[in-house]
Amino acid sequence: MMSLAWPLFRITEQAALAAWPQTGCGDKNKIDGLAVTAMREALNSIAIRGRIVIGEGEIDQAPMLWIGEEVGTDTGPEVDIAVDPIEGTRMVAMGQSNALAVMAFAPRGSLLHAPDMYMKKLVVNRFAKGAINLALPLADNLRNVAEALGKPLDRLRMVTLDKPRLQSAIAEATRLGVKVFALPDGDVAASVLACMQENPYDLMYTIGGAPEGVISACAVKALGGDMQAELIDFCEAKGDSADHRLIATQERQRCAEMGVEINRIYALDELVGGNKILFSATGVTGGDLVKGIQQVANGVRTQTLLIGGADRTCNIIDSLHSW
Ligand code: VTB
Ligand code: MG
Ligand code: MG
Repeated sequence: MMSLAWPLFRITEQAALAAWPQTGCGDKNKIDGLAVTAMREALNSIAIRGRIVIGEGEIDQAPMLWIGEEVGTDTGPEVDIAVDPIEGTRMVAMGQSNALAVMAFAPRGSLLHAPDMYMKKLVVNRFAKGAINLALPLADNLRNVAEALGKPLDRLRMVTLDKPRLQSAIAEATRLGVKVFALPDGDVAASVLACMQENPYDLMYTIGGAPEGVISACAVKALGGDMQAELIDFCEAKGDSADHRLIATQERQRCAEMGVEINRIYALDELVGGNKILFSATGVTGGDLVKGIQQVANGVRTQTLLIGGADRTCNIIDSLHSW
């Protein structure tokens, strides 16, 4: 697995580079398409027997690397791949910060299979490992994490997303004195930041995408943090309506096919088995985790965060690319 670190990092770089020139174009599908094409081409040139196990969308929804797609040159190790070609297509389309091209490799069979649906996620760094329990109310988790970190609630920093479905959680945390950082989008970056050494947040709590959850879990595991997650009914995340109930029914069907359960709490080891994980995220637009792509004389500069679980490495790689 470790020898795949370099090829993996090159793949997220290529995807970010392909999408970046269209920053601000207003069309998120176009951005996704560029990144997907670059990723697929790069993936198919490396010596792996790869399978996309977590991604966005199913086979009938282009553009994407679809769940179940086989990639690589069909030689070498069997690798399961979790991918979000652009985590934050809307952010790139709108010229907003924090968008990443992100991918994780893990040995065959070690990543949770889940459809692209909503997932409740709670992430803490290694100092609060064991202090989280999604079966308890958020307030209890906040108290327990604060206690584990040895700080009062009013110094606890929670990062989340500024979405309607999270307003009650934001209000509750605020009522307890917790400092809440509600980002417009991007809970992968938020999850990783919560686990970093100089972490700007003590915990990450959201209801966001399940693919993003499993991708984040790879980084969380490798960084020694802790995470729990729960797949959520569409109506619970987006409100009850006839249309939403139809989507919810289809999602339940997909869950049954994939052997996962809604409203079951998954521990970190169930999201990602073992620690032979490689995680790579290249910045597209600038954020707190990695810098976005920057124009320099005669080319561009990228920044990538590359994390290895087996050898516990964490590299931030700056690259210069000429046009
Ligand atoms: C979630 C979150 C992502 O988009 O998938 C979110 O996990 C989608 O939220 O990090 P909505 O359906 O409410 O738009 C991101 O924020 C960015 O891809
Ligand atoms: Mg995403
Ligand atoms: Mg995406």
